[in-house]
Amino acid sequence: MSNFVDECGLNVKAGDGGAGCVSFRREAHVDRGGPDGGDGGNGGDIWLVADHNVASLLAFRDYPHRKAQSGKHGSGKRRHGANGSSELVNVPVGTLVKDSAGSVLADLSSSGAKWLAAAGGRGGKGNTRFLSNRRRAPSFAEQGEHGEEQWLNLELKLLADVALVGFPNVGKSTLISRVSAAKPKIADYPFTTLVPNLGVVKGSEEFEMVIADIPGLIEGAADGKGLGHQFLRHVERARVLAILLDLAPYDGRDADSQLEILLRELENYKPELLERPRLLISSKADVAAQDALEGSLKVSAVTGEGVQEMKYKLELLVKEAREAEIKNSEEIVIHRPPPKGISVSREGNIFTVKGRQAERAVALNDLTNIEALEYIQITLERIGVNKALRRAGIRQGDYVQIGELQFDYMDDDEHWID
Ligand SMILES: Nc1nc2c(ncn2[C@@H]2O[C@H](COP(=O)(O)OP(=O)(O)OP(=O)(O)O)[C@@H](O)[C@H]2O)c(=O)[nH]1
Ligand SMILES: [Mg+2]
Repeated sequence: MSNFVDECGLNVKAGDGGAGCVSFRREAHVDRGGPDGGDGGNGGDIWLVADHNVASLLAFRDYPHRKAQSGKHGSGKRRHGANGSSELVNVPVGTLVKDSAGSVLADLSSSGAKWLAAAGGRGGKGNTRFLSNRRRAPSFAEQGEHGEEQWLNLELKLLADVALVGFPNVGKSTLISRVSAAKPKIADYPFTTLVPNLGVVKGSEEFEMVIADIPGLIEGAADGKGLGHQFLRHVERARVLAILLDLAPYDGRDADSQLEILLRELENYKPELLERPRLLISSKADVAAQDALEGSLKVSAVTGEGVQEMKYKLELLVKEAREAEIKNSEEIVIHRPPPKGISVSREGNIFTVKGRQAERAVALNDLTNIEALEYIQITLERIGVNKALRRAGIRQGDYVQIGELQFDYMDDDEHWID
């Protein structure tokens, strides 16, 4: 079933950081008290989490955007802004995450695995934090950082939770079209379905399962008759088998012998298939020409009789099977990409500096403020931006662009910001 790949785009936007505040204490006899501007709150992150209750990427088809909350701004009296809450986006176990260029960023292959898809922007520092012995009344504060945003491509190899197994014409395709959005061809003759169809069935709450409508099996399938091997391979990958027995078969074969032949074929192909959890379904209950087998569930895809109960019973079996797998699988993996350093790119005589720390250093609320500019200069030197620029071959008179700030570069560090 390897050609069943579910794909979709997903846009993730983490929350922005709140701005730091410029504020001074008011005191009875002092014109301007000490600084008391609080910090902005951090923006929320966006994490992708592999959840075994999600079986498809359907949820992203309708709405491919996920956003986390932004941090609140800081305010006076050293009040910090609240952090934005993070957003957990549930994706199916086995989701492969790629960037828009197609490189793999994460492989969420075990239940509970987490990947940081977009980091929230950090909140800006309030003016209180720029107090130093030289700066007694700092009159600038940091802006919050922008939260990361990117388009991702999600890819999932769909694996069936349930395989519909039965003779040709028993109503497998009709049933899958009744419980999912799959639209297979349905007709009143055997061998209508020639390739498997998958449908996603929504269960209770967030639960989803994938059902495979497989071409009909016939006696001798395990020996390869009627493309039997090919179809049995699909059955083999499913967690749960739904075995359909026709109550109004075109050849009049009774349910008992249908079951016997099907089980024998499964056993001949792989004896383990008999240990797979299974649900016996008697189909076409509305036109039954014989009694249903004891212990089987009577269903009519036409009237809907028994369909809800079938969905519910399959959900329980699938949940149980998935839980059992999780118990045997590895521990939870958390993927957090390493922070990126400083990079310099050049276009003509403009040198653009990218990097979180550098961009943060220039994101101050007031760039006309001499104190603020001095602070920027010291910080850029300290975090190695000047060194990186020199390495990139910058000369006096070239321009430097960092975030929204552009300025002339001067060799003399003292004066290189106007
Ligand atoms: N009365 C009645 N007819 C049904 C029911 N389910 C399916 N049918 C009919 O049975 C015929 C075969 O249905 P399909 O769903 O194509 O059967 P299938 O098992 O997918 O058949 P293959 O793809 O050939 O293996 C169609 O004419 C359906 O309309 C049912 O619950 N009641
Ligand atoms: Mg069919």
